Amino acid sequence: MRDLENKVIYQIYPKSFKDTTGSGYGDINGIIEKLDYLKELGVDYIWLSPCCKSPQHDNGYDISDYRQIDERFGTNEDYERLIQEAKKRGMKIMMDLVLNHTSNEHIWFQKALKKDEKYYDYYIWRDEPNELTSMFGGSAWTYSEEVGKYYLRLFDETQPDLNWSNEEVRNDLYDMVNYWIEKGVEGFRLDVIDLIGKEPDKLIVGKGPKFYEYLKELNHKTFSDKLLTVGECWCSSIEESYKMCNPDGLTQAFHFHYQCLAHINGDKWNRAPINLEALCQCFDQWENGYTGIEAIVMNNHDLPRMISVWLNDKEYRKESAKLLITLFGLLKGNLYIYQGEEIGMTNAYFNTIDKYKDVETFNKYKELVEKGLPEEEIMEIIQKVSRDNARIPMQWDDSDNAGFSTGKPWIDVNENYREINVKKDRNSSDGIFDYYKSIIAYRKKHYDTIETTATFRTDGTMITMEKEHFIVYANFSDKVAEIPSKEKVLFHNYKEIRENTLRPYEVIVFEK
Ligand code: TEU
Repeated sequence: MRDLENKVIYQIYPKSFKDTTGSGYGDINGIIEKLDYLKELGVDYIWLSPCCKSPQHDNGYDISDYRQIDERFGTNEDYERLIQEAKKRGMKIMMDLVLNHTSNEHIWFQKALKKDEKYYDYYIWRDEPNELTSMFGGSAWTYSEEVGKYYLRLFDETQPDLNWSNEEVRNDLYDMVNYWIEKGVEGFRLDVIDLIGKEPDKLIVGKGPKFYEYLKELNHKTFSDKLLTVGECWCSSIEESYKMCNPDGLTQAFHFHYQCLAHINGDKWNRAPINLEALCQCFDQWENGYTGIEAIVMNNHDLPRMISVWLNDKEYRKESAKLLITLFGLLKGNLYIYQGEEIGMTNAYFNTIDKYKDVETFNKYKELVEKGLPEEEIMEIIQKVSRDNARIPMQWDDSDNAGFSTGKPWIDVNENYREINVKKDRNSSDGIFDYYKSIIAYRKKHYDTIETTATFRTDGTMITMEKEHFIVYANFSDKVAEIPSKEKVLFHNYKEIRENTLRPYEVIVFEK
């Protein structure tokens, strides 16, 4: 499995990456157009959020045909061409597998609704709902008039959960995974994979008793330990990661402990300011305490932008983006980059609810309105947390719609696109893209220096990360701090260096 370490994986949200037809949706040909851009950055794997056929109630995480590319994004031939074109450039395609649930428009569910002998049991039915709640708010059970029972759906009501205890369900899913492996897919991101072993009657949802057994079977019948696989599991511990990530399971799993530091009592809608002490502890736990391959992630399509959550995305935007990639980019494991991060894209900052598109955001909005919170307060929360913050179109240039589309984008572009875009960043002498490139190049060349144990310290506003060969000073505040200086500077985010001084949001890496 070690040959699957020290990789750079770039996540694309296809709907918002690049539109070549004017439909307002990004498409696969748009991704092909940008492959050289990704190659230049130093990307090894391109993870695409789901592009299979879907009514898009949850932006493709509600799949109605696992073997068909959604026509909004192109055709199966386009997808295969993407695989080949990426391969030509030495990059691999990682597919997003949504195995926990399907869309209610999937033929299996349609047949289940007709009480088909075989397919009824592909889903989970009960006469009465229990207390289980949906991740998107409200009960996890929806009543079907047709069937006269409730079905389980841990997400939206259009996403019925599959019944993994049915062997036929599992085998159908494995066949589908093998179908894509045959087409040349070389990696998988497994959506909410820890939910497949659920036991709804016992109110067990995550990492249920059969989870590890199912994972092993999936591994043995499909990707084995040859392809790069990453499981999406919220807040998994180190022990759980070992259980999941091994030659019989996955290469690695997301854990999101860094992001969860911003949540109060595990509630993502209730935000805490950054606590560098806790961040250092978390770095230390994973960097020194986990011997598997950590998945290093700052951003994805479900999270507000880390630069906007923790740093200064206004006056010190460039410095902040570089600070984050210096710290996270010098950790061992595999580095995940989410589209737009490499040019310092920020939260969307939409201030009216009609601009948002995400089902989870709407549910929350409704809930807060019912609670009687003033509109202004509600919008403040939504602005900070909504998943749409990361889902707005990629900002390519300063032309209309940020060069994303010639039509009307499915979701508005960020107003700041004339300032923040790929073209401008790449034309400037202190661009974020180039900085990312140099961190990635360093990782690839000097991974031995990254693999050494690390010490993390903080005084409350600054973090120091020390490894055998280098030391990083990162200022998370707008206060000036004093630091010892050394001669050889590996990375820094200000134009010139000032001896013994760390300015606002400055980061500097000295060779020891
Ligand atoms: O997300 C799983 C998940 O539990 C959360 O990340 C979720 O997005 C939400 O923030 C909970 O508050 C995965 C996908 O990444 C997400 O986009 C899908 O909506 C979800 O599964 C369902 O497939």
